[in-house]
Amino acid sequence: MISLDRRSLLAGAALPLFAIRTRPARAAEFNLKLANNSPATHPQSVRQQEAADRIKAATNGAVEIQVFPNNQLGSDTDTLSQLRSGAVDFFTLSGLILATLVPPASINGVGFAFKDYDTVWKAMDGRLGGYVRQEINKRGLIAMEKMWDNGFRQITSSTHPIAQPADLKGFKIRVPVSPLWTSMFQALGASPISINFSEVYSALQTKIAEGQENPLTLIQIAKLYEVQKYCSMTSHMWDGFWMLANKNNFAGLPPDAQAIVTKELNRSALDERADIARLNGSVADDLKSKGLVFVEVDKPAFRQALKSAGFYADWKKKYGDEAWGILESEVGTLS
Ligand code: X2X
Repeated sequence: MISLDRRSLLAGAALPLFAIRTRPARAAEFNLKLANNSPATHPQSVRQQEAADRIKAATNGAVEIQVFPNNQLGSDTDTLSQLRSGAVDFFTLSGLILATLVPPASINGVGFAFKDYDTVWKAMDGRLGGYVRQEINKRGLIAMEKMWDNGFRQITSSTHPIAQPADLKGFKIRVPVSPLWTSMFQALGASPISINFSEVYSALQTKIAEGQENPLTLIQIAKLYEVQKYCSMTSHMWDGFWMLANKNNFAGLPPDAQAIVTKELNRSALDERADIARLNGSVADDLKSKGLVFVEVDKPAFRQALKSAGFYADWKKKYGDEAWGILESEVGTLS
């Protein structure tokens, strides 16, 4: 864009000024960066690019958002720092990882809290999401209203099938960098290792970790089935991405541009949720055909193991009565 402009400016040097002014290809007034951790083919990346295209069109080219998928700008931990400093303008991040900065943001990840997607979206588009966004707002970031889906998380392994909590004993499982994840897998008797997603494939390949847990769509799109053998449908937590913005950078946009950006990002979040819902219908069969072996699990036993280890009581104390009360009002009694 910039070099094109330069060339056309040079070529147009002899033209009267009005001819230059009416050139259609002018540089955007606001060049913004949006980062995520998912492969470029993941619906998250695809729908973010669509939002960027619509935003450019609706602002007549004034706001240009460049999408950087797949942790191109750094790991999640690095990109969160860049978002805070303003070097990155937008970033979709798991609430659980964001909790390293905004502790209440991990609350949707409490083990076995959500029974299905209806409960998830009612809570995250409702009181629970509203509470978390308010907490995010207190820390120099803005969270857009509509969360993006990652999914219900399932455990994969390269060494042995995980069917009962006892199978997790000493299991070297990669978890994202987040206290809730570590605490949960410790409570289940495993040996969790915190690793950013950008390093997961190689950590599994080199057996630094035996297993990991992620939604099926991500296991498929990031090709984790190439380095994993078994998949256990534990659905032990639901996880999604907040669309975060650096507050100062966002405030630097004119109000009408802010409204367009907000509207289009929220619209793409809903499109992405629908994409994941569609993919969920076929992804298990596809993974089976690629050689992943699905394992029957005793789901209630995992929940009971968390309860017996004092997991719910601990986290209730950490989040406090207000937050825990909102969670339970959405999902029912947990502890
Ligand atoms: O790091 C992960 O496993 C991922 C991609 O699911 C999250 O962003 C939490």
